[in-house]
Amino acid sequence: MLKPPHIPVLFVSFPFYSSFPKGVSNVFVLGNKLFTVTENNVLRSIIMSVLPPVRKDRIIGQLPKCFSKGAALNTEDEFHNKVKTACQQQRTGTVGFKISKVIVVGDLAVGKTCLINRFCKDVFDKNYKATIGVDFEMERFEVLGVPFSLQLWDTAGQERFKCIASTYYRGAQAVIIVFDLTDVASLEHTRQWLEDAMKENDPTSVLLFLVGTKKDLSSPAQYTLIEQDAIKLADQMKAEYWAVSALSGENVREFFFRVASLTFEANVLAELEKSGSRRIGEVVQINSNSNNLYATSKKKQPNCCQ
Ligand SMILES: Nc1nc2c(ncn2[C@@H]2O[C@H](COP(=O)(O)OP(=O)(O)O)[C@@H](O)[C@H]2O)c(=O)[nH]1
Ligand SMILES: [Mg+2]
Repeated sequence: MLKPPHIPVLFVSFPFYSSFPKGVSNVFVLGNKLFTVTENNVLRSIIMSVLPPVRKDRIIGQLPKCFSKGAALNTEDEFHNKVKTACQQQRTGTVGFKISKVIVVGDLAVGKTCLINRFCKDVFDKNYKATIGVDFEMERFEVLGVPFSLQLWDTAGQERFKCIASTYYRGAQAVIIVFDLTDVASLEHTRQWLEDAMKENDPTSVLLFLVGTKKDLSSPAQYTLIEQDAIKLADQMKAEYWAVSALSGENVREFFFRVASLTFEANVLAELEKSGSRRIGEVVQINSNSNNLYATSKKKQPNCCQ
């Protein structure tokens, strides 16, 4: 059974609903009330007042570095300038309320559940039990001052039968394909996992990560050998390569911070592109003396987005 996220707010976005009054882009449910919102900052303050604050160790102020420049989604040292400016000017639209779906796939027992548990709960359980029932963890971050959430989906043991439900894959913004650094076959199988995940997603908008686990178990010689193949493969897949250990915790936090940062950046860039036609910050006024019921007034926009 899939569990719903433990969030008291259901947030719905209607960016393409043409008959919706201009400016009313968001509808959400809080308790048993339905709200329509015309101003994203209003929505943000309402949501922030019901959610607990983001943990201090989930605050991201700078773009985390890639693991290997040989297979990175981005080799920049900093967040995109447009993204930094949008965050400073609080022009990130709905990104601050979004929950991005991240799925984790790979062979049985490569270490998917341990990887998620190390990051989310800071624990490592060496007694292996195939995942049953528990499906996702919510992780809240603050990136450049903007709240941002990841929903990390773990398989519920379906990988044992190689028949993961299509709903598991659908709507992912990032796909983490995991293999075991001590098991070459698990690296070879990552191509198939990628193919399966991409059947349900748009390859142009999904961020891919290829992650080798159990780094603590591989000798330096064995590691060097498999890393060469993994980097080559990641490059072909257009994925970013990482090597981690859930047992020691090596690179686990760095990796998830990177996932959060790149997913956040992609969301803000997409939002800025969208806001060309639907400007962020438009406020709807109900004008009762006019035939035109929904007249919009614009907040003063900075020159850069005229
Ligand atoms: N030494 C070591 N063992 C690991 C690591 N990650 C997972 N394992 C072990 O690998 C087995 C499978 O891990 P699990 O996360 O349940 O695999 P999953 O089926 O992919 O979710 C368990 O016995 C874990 O203790 C790691 O980083 N280092
Ligand atoms: Mg598992």
